[in-house]
Amino acid sequence: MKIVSVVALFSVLMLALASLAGAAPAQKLQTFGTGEVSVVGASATIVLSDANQYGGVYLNSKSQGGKTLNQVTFGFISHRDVQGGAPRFSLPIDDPATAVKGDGFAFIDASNCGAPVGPGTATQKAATENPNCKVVYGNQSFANWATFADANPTLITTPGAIPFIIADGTAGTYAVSDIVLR
Ligand SMILES: [Ca+2]
Repeated sequence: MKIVSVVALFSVLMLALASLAGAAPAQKLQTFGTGEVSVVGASATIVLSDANQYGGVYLNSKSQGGKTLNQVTFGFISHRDVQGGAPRFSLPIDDPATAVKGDGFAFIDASNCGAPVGPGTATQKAATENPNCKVVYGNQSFANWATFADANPTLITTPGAIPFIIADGTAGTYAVSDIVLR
């Protein structure tokens, strides 16, 4: 009787382990930088005490790599301070026609989506799907991500590279929520 119970318990345990192994691993935002970066779920707060600090978040995921620009979605909502370029997406871009792996970065920042620059509490969605978000790539600027994608049908997100959100350049508190990085 005791052996049967142990076997039954073991079976239940193995089932539990199997279901754990089969479940998608929980994706947690990772932090980086010299500022104070905290994460709660899909939100992050980046506190920079001076202009030399920087900080940001990323997902340890390469699932958005190697895709054409019209196949990817990135987004966040900015809630606090906004400066030119901060907070922003930094999205690794590759031109398959050149040998170098990773030709540059495309940037989407809250300011270029319409958020007023300065300390504040206005919210602004910065996203590939927001038609009001200008995209900066190299020395070029595009009205939005769809325009960028249409103009560059052969560019792809750099395979194996990790996109991130960053704030830098000006002391302040940068708060982002609803982060979509994959
Ligand atoms: Ca290349």
